[in-house]
Amino acid sequence: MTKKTMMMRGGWCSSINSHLLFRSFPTTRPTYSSSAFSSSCYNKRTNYKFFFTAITMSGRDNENPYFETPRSVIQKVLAKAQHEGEGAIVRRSIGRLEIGSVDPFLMLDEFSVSLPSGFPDHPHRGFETVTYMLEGAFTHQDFSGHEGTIRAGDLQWMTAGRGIIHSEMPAGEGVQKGLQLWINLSSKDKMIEPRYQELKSKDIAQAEKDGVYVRVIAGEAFGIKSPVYTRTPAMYLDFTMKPGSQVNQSIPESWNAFIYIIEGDGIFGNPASPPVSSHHVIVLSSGDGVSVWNRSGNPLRFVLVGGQPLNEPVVQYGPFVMNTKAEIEQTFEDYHLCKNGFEKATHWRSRP
Ligand code: FJE
Ligand code: FE
Repeated sequence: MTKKTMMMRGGWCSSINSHLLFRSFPTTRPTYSSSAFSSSCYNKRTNYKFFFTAITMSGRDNENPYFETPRSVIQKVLAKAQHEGEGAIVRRSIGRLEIGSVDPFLMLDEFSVSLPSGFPDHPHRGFETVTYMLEGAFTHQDFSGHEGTIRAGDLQWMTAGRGIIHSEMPAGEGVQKGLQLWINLSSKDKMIEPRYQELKSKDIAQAEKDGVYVRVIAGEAFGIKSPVYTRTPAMYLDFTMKPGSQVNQSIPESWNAFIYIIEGDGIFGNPASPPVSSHHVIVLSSGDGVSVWNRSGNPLRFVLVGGQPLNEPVVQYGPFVMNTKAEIEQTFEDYHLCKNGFEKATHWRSRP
């Protein structure tokens, strides 16, 4: 199956940068530890007072009293605006050339789109797309008749599995903004039936403590849990911090994690590090949690995303993400011949 025959099914791939179309990612990322105390096996809740007294007494500076192995920044990159879809502008953070994927995360785009631009009919297979609206609204329609509009604060968690074809377009006049995260599925889940989990803004778990407001899109924070089922174990937290506030968020030790700053300036990981501003992505080292300080005079809003690495080979061709080149070739055939999950594509077009 050639690229030319694929394009006959639709125009989605004509606008994608060709260097991003087909690539394999390394199966593992190097892991880093920021702590000199990683050999400690104290229970951090019951023993950290003692732990810290010991450090202070030995003359060591107390860098972070909240975690045994605090995560620090290993990479910081500005997500510059680029063209995607049909006339749409996105700031790609995860998935851009300097970073690549952060297993199990393939891509994070902050999109800012107004009609007639958008993401018209295109397919997905082998991963999940998580769309979280920041401002305005987006309408989606898929080839099995599932459709709706998500508005500021709403969430659509779409498990594409074996195949979805859909359109995602601005729902109103003006600029519509949001985040779209792509989470890889493990080899055993790539061909599952598609599934949607949709939450209205008011149904997203939220909590506030000491000037820090959190919306729990996936996982748990401040003792509050999201109802979303994450097939690839993951957390996704939307924090807004008042000036002068601080937060300490635990993250499972073996997970990869990153932060994307939506608004304001924050200090991440090491309290002595310089502030990082909006539209930057920060990849975190390994560790049991991260601390963040807002020492600016304005609110700081960022998302913290973490997940259990799959440690599997990744072969991506645009919106198809599989484990081998042979599976990608099979996917082209299934898509082109409308089979193995793409049956409903035979006569489907989204309505204008
Ligand atoms: C896609 C190009 C695309 N980021 N953010 C190629 F634009 C897309 C695509 C999106 C997308 C959609 C929304 Cl609503 C938000 C996005 C890329 O649809 F899937 C491929 N393959
Ligand atoms: Fe899509």
